[in-house]
Amino acid sequence: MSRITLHLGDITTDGEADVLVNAANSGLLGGGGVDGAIHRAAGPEILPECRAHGGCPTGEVRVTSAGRLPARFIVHAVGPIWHGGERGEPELLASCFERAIAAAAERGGRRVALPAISTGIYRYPLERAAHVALTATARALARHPEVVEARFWLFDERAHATFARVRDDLGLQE
Ligand code: AR6
Repeated sequence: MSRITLHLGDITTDGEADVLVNAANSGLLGGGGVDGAIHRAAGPEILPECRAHGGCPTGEVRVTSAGRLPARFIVHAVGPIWHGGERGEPELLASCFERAIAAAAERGGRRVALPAISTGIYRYPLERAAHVALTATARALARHPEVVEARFWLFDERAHATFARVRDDLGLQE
């Protein structure tokens, strides 16, 4: 059975994942937060691939190579900006995780590293985001059993503790 594991720290240090998910914006050309860290670690060689996609709508994903990172490829996901929750934010956030796992599976990915999309600059409330992220990812893993592990990287203690509590509440096993 596929597993969801939780990790504290910087997603770019993951040496076991063959797929890395990025929390991008719809321009796909880099930014701050985890996006900035991934672009810095991957190097400028992924930028032409990002540019060639010509952007990405919210809730969707686009794939590039991983440059200097040890992963095989990067799935750039565009999460929703939080506007209070009545503008389709939960569905758009769930769609990011479902499509990211599906994109990984299509390309033979087995271990996928994921950040807490939308919970930084896009201000999605952490606990609600954890609920959506873990539910959508568990659903996607059930559909794509060839992906054996979803590795969530949480950047601080608070995010890690919140994801751990929500994962327990949902009855998901490590
Ligand atoms: N590794 C893991 N998690 C991280 C890292 C890292 N290196 N850096 C930050 N986080 P954010 P968003 C956490 O702001 O909210 C960018 O400018 C962070 O603590 O990176 O989806 C894009 O270009 C938070 O919990 O992404 C977009 O414009 C989570 O990752 C916009 O920000 C997501 O925070 C996207 O905003």
